[in-house]
Amino acid sequence: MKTFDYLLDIRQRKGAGFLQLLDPDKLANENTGNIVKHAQDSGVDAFLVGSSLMTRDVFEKSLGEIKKYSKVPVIIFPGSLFQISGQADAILFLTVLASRNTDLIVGNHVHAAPLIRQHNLETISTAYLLVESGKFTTAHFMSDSFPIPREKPEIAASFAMAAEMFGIKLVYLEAGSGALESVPREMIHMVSKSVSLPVVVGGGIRTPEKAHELASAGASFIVTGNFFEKDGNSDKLKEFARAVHFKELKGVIV
Ligand code: 1GP
Repeated sequence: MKTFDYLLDIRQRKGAGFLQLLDPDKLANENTGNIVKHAQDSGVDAFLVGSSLMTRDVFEKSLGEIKKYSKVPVIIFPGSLFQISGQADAILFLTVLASRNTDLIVGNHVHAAPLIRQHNLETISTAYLLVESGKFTTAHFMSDSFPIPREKPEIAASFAMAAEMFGIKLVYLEAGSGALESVPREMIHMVSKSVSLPVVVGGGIRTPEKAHELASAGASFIVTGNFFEKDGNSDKLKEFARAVHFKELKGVIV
């Protein structure tokens, strides 16, 4: 089964999917196996692997470790052209639609395309939209975007509609890693009502209640990163997964 079809199936069966972002720049190889095994046993549906800024040359090695232990799809969430590898199951082929840097809209993609084809890597075309989140994150800085104002869901919805008209497969609403505030529920609601594309939401999601609220508002996939990089928090993975998989909640109050 293609990774994209797997994701659609998860959404269909569970209400929404739970994706964990693993940043190779922050992973220590000796812990990777345990992190991956614990996450998938706790209900993580797939891993996203990538970093807005890599400061160490560890992408291939780290991806290899993740892949070695993972039974669920490993999807590259590339922060740059240096994050392409044939070891993954798929890659989010990201266009930063609201960027001021044309290379990030379509430019780098021209360099990436032949390499991706050579690796026979599944591409999931994704409109990546940065949303204002109370602080200027690395993702905002590196993507050269004006973030979409929080109180303007119609702007996000219009971008999503344009993405759908271009034939893009996913919309990713990004508050940025470590965001003070996650993407507003009203924005998720409007975007998910405006297009039939699955909507991925990430950045600043630190409680199962928030994850549940955003999934119920229309997010098809919830992404967490930062929170689970902190010691002790991985005990909460199960709770997050249960909160995101709202179709499976029978009589459980979150
Ligand atoms: C992925 O940027 C997010 O979209 C991850 O954000 O690290 O804040 O969970 P956090």
